[in-house]
Amino acid sequence: MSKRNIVAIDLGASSGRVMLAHWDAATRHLNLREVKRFANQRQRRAGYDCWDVDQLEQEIRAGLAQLDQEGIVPDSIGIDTWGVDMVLLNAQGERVGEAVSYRDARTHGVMERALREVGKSAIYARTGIQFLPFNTLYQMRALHESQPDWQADVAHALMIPDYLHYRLTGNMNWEYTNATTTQMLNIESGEWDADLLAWAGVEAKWFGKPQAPGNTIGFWKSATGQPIPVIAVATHDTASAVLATPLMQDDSAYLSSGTWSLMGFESLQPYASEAAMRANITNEGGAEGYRVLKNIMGLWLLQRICSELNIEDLCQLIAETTHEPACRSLINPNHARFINPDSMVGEIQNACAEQGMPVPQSAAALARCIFDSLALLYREVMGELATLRGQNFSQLHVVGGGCQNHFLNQLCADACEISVLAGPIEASTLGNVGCQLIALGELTDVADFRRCVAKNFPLKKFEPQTNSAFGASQARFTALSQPAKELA
Ligand code: ADP
Ligand code: LRH
Repeated sequence: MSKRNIVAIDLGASSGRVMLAHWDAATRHLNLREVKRFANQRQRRAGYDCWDVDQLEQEIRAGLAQLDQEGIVPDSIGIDTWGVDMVLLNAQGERVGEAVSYRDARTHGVMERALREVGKSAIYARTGIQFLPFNTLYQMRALHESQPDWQADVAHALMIPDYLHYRLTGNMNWEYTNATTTQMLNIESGEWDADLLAWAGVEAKWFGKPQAPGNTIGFWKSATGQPIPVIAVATHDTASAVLATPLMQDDSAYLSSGTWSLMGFESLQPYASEAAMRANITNEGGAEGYRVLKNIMGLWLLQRICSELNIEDLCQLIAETTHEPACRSLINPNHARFINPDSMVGEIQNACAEQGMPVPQSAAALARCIFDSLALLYREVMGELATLRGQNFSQLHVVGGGCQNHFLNQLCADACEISVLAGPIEASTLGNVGCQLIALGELTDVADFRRCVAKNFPLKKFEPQTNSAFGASQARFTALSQPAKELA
């Protein structure tokens, strides 16, 4: 029976953390300690909206150095991050160009062209992946067209976590769960789709064979000279979050709630029919099977209004929204206009004005508009998912930073008319840890890990209230959800 120290580095679009997990096999006790937390801020560079991957790497190295100074020798390290974004390297392994963010405008209009030139059904049949205008497929085509000077030097293309793993070990790996988010992986073969790469104008030799999570990529050498194994976890943060969601019944759905809200269910088979395509349902790769889900714009809307209005006390703002009238002003959170507007406050106000809704003025009114609209979209997406699988869900697990928002959890339960189980908060980090514990032979599989999550991280339950305003507001909301204007 062993004790293990596992380092899980989880980078979300809003913040990153270096976490230390301690595992005691004898008691099956698992706990997490935050070593370092830092903001992940996008920056304008060379005219593009970019990630500061050098700063992220520095923060990771600082967290690892801190553990080293404390005399802690981790058994292994793993990194997960948000999906779809890549770093390009030259033949010497040096970075080419910037790590352009998926919110950058370079992809404007590219997906529409792909739909015309390759065909929507053809892309979906090949990949089973939802149409998001910023998928890597469209980013690569934009690179080909607008950054030929960068493209000329490229020898390798790595997803962000694969890049950070490479920086720690010197070895390159292409982890499968995150690779599926590119919309460039063939769903039948699990390999890069040669025709889609050709359409994007990128070279197949930039990419290695996608690897299922769990392999040791190489070793990170601490200042004291210890070689620490670096394990390719389920490097897509959402794949890690789902891995740590204590789903005990196959009629449970999950909602990973952070910058994005990812709602879905697990399945050993993909759902890639015409009906799934029409609902823009994705089949991302999981640690086991598929993550059948849909992207919902999520708490990004709230993050943006808080930063524009200089709101620092989020809990106070949430408390104030509870006094606002329910469902007064509604927006369609998945409208493409909210991906990266110059002003989120202005964009929400304009959307309300255009629909003849009262225009929210205060921060609390804006936040209430976001919460009610998200809850109604959760209801709509849950209906689409249930229809697709031909069975209703009996409960919804909400995980991630957003599950601390008890008011939104209650609205979600009310709108979806379902029991909500909230927790764990650090689901992506925990899934990262779980993958490492499985790779180290401490746990047998995902189900074994989920039993351990359920034992160590208590959940909070929210039961639906029958007298909510959502039933009466559904029609008004549906009228806003015009597919032509949505993400897809
Ligand atoms: P990501 O990993 O996508 O960056 P997180 O999982 O860290 O996102 O979740 C961030 C979100 O969690 C924030 O946008 C915020 O809305 C929510 N959140 C964080 N702390 C709290 C809190 N104490 N109460 C309510 N919501 C919170
Ligand atoms: C959530 C997430 C999501 C992706 C988006 C780019 O952090 O990874 O699953 O679609 O970021």
